[in-house]
Amino acid sequence: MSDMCNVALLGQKFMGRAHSNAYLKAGRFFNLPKTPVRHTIVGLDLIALAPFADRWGWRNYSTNWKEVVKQSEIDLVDVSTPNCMHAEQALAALAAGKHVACEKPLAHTLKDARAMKNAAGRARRSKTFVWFNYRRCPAVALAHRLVQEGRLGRIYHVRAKYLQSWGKPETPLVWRFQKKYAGTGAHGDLNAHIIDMARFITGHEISEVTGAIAETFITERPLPAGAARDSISGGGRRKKNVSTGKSDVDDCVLFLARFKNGAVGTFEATRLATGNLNNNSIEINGEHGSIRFGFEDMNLLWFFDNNDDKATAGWRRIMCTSAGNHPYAGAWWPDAHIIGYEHTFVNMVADMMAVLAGEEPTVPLPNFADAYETQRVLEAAMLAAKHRAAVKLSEVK
Ligand code: SOE
Repeated sequence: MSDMCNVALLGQKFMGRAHSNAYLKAGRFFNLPKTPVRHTIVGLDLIALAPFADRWGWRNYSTNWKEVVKQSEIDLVDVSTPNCMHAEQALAALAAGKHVACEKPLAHTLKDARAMKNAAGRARRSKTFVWFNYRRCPAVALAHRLVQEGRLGRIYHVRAKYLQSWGKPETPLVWRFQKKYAGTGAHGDLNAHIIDMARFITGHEISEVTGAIAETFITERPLPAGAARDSISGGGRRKKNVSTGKSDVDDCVLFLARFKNGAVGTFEATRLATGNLNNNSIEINGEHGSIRFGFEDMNLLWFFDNNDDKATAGWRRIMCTSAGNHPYAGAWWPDAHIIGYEHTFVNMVADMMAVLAGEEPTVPLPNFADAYETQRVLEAAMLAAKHRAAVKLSEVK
């Protein structure tokens, strides 16, 4: 088995940068059993591609993804394009015998997600991965470990929210606001992350969405122009007399859920929570203890242990930077020399390389089958909102 992994990355925008950085840095910080090679970057913006390749150290660049995913030298195809492209590109890569790492949500429709899951199941020699990067915050990985060790006991409540505020009326109509490209709005973008985190940390599957609200507050948005297209929010402010287009995805989705073990949960995603920039947080309450995590303080895990002496019991503020004690911490800096967003992607590349070399990842990696379960919950919530009714997961195949 070669100790190199030639990567073709499809996508040159926000995630293209996050993933390029991760492939660049993983081998600098981790002792990898396989080295990712930045072989080819693929994007549509030819003018920007050459400087992008140069900046991030990609050996080749191309605008033709169909040709690149078939190249014999490529081992891993990384799909970091808008949601509507995931299925076609991932299916082509699997058909060409490649491993595939796909951005979240798995696809823009349940039907496409199912096709991806089935194709991955048939492609026995290919590994699949989905970039649910928040699993790889050391604090989230530690929460997962504490639950597995039984430190929380029986899980009663999950309280998860992902609040952003960039979806204001003046924010241009980038692809994330259009159903044909994104599938859903805040729901697939943000609820996907917290559903994955809840499933990952608790180890329990959701069995029913008991009720949901999906709301679109802003239905017309200015059309993006020029360089504004490059940032997630389309940059810029609303100018006078600009043309507008229809925003047809949810700005927020809230739902209530039951888990198979009997636990109950609340989930909330929005792009209109003024003052909340990237507030991705989760609290889980169990019989013996609770955990609390908020991404804006991502190095911290809060833990309440019911077994503590009553006189001194309280929420412990755990700085998850202790090498040998906290997941991933040994690869980074001395205690409390904290890490950030990009490190979650670097940690993920290290785990993907471990799996491709036949080793265990630090904590489980989601594959297409796993991400399909998250996609089913997303679908159930949208159905519950549409029909104003409870939806059992067994009805969503
Ligand atoms: C934009 O809402 C976004 O970049 C998401 O697409 C990411 O998945 C999330 O991690 C941060 O916010």
